Amino acid sequence: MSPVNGVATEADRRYMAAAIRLSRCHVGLTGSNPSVGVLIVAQHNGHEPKIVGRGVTAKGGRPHGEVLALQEAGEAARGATAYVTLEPCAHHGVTPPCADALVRAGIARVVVALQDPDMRVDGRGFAILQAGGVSVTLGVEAEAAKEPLSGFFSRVQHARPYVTLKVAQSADGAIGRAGTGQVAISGAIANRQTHLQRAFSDAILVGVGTVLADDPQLTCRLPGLEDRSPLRIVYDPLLATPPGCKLVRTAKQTPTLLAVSAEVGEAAKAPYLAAGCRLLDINDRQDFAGFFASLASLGISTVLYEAGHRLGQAILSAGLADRLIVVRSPVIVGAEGVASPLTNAHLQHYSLTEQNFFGDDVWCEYERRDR
Ligand code: AOF
Ligand code: ZN
Repeated sequence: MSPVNGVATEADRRYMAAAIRLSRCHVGLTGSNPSVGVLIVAQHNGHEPKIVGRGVTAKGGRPHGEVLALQEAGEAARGATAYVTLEPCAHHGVTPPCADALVRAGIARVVVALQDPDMRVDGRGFAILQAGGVSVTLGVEAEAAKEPLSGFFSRVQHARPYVTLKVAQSADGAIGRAGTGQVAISGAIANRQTHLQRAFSDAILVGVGTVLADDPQLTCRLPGLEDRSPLRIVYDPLLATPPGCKLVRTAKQTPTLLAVSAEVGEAAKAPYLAAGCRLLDINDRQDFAGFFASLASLGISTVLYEAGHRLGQAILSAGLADRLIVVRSPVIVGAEGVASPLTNAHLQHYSLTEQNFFGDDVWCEYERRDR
């Protein structure tokens, strides 16, 4: 069965681009579900086409985007075209199949960017649509649709989250100064951009070294987006996180997970559990791929790793960072600088995808080439 029948037009590409923009607004808020954008466009005898329904996967993952767009469209869905960033689902999960709902609503054509790799769907959504007489066009704006779905694809196809490693480094290659707490390296604009990245991630990860050096909060503190702080994860095999640090003290307000070696005793864990932290066992301290796999099995699709020196080197050397954000600042840290984990040797595996000038900082994004 070929799901592609009918040729995509320029208008198809524009509506799909709009559906992709819509999908972005819930990235990081839909749990283990992807954030899918849906537009329903009706064109009635010779009139200008009109958007009659809009939907994006709801916070928490349900209802799915199609259901919300169909709700808004009502009767206007009959004979209309639906633009969906991911193949409509075919399975009876928590909610009934969206492909059935589109057929029942009388949608005439469905334009899709990407096929859903979830084995319960994976072409079955197209089959339902076509059996119901709906014409399907696949692959429209497929490249652009990948970014907001990158976490979902990584978790479903590779059983691990899509990992972004972020590092802010001084002109002399430092990420901090030994023994002096937080050092301002990046400026205000880049810091706000980092908070925005936090808002779009399922989890923020740091090594325990960063907790000990900086006592960070790891929340999104952008006005209006404070409720988008994701899960905070500390990689802490020996459970060295101070019980009095900000992360532990605020664990009841912002979910906090400590990943600790399976050998750490129950008595040592008790105060953290009482403070509201969750704990995750690390079985092998050298097995970072296994660690990320266990995060994926918790439903975590995207991780923003705010890198320190040691864990950063390990994750980079294991090839586990899918994307890099490198903030290059003109600040000079000088003596006692802690070296960035990122070397030119690591950078060879990446291609520069974006470069922005934020105040005095240069914000660079890279993607791993062999992904
Ligand atoms: C859609 N539209 O908006 C989303 C879809 O657990 P359930 O029943 O919610 O199903 C989750 C699966 O549904 C998920 O793995 C993915 O394949 C698909 N997500 N599908 O038609 C949507 N979010
Ligand atoms: Zn669905």
